[in-house]
Amino acid sequence: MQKDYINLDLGEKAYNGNYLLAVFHLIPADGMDILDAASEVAAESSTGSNLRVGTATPFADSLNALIYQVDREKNLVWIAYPWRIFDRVGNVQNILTYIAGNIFGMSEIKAIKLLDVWFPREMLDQYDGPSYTIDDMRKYLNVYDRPILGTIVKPKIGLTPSEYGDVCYNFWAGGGDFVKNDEPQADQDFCPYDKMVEHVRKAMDRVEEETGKKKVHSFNISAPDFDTMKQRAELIRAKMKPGSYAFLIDGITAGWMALQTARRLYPDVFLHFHRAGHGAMTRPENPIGYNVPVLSKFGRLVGVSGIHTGTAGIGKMAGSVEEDITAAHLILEQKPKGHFFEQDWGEMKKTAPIASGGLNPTKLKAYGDAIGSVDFITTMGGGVHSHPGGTRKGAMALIQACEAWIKGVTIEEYAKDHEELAQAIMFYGQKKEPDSDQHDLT
Ligand code: CAP
Ligand code: MG
Repeated sequence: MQKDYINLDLGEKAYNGNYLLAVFHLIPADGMDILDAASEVAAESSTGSNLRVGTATPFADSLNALIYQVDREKNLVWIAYPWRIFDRVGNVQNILTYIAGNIFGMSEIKAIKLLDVWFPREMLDQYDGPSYTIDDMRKYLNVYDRPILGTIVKPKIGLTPSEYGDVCYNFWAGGGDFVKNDEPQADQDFCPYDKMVEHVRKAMDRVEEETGKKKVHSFNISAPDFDTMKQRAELIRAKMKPGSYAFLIDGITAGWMALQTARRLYPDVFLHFHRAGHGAMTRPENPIGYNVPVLSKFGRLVGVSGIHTGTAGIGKMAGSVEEDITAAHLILEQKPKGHFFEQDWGEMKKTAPIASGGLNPTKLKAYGDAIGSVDFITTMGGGVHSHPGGTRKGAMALIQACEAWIKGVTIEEYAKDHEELAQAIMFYGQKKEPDSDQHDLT
């Protein structure tokens, strides 16, 4: 047992502003005591290794992470990390390398999951936090008191630039606010990046001309290297109007450095964190990793404007209803009610939840009621482009479902004089599995 990493008398000093606090669910390897295994985790995730080294100094020892609380019943361990050990230029990647790094591979543990983190106000000042928020997007769109209604262009990949632009036009013409690239959209030969951007701009100009309503498109700027990411961002800035575009980054596969680079280079742009790949860490049944609230909190610390937080069991993706709802509150509110920790975000701006994945217009109310807020973006791909009347009517059905929700009317009632919504209720009410013949590729 590495006793230098245990201080069960730390008590309230854990909140003295010097420590990032973390709580883990931890199951020790067979035959090990939880405190013993946890002390190995605290060592490995701060100053130590598996053996006490002769090179240690009193100052280095003062930077040890400290286990300050254990709940043997629930297999929970609380660890205080002196935040001086972190890179002092507001580097989230560095924090995660400590507290979500080697420890996932340690043989002393059978299960370890980071369930919550707490950032002292003194530490928050070092991190960017959001700059351009959903409030700025609302102002640009002139959309208030309801969610921002979006779609993902589908098929996920494979459209030509003009076909891509047509899908954008039809969704926006149907009343939708926001269109995003899907997470794998990049610079494919059949849809060259610059041409895709041009067709988005053409579609946007056309629909704004016709409707007088502003629209937003979220472009995936994830790339093989930072220079290419910046080239894509600069191309978009050259071709699109300020406020009419967001930058989407596949934050798990492109990484925290990509997110922080984009946040620091482009504080005037909505930064959209798509989290493809997060399931390997966050799924509730995964014994090793971190959960959706933790991922979402680090998204806010980095300063993303919006992050996908799941659909609270209403959409197609697996996940914990409670975690998805908690995550939405933790990133929207300044002093969200207690998760494991009572996080006070101080002046740090909010990050918007993005609800996406298997949603369709008939599911909007259920999600909104689940988080008890209208302050989110929703993107519905399959659930709009599969509407029997096509994309435009799918968008109209989504707008109508939102109108019904905000008016406090059931969609069934509202559908009596809104045909597109009636069609959606009929169609999505019956849809359980994708039609097998749709996938008959022979
Ligand atoms: C949704 C989506 C998003 C998921 C990601 C998809 O499409 O485009 O990537 O929302 O999941 O590819 O599944 P559909 P999450 O609307 O057609 O499902 O938001 O949970 O990270
Ligand atoms: Mg997608």
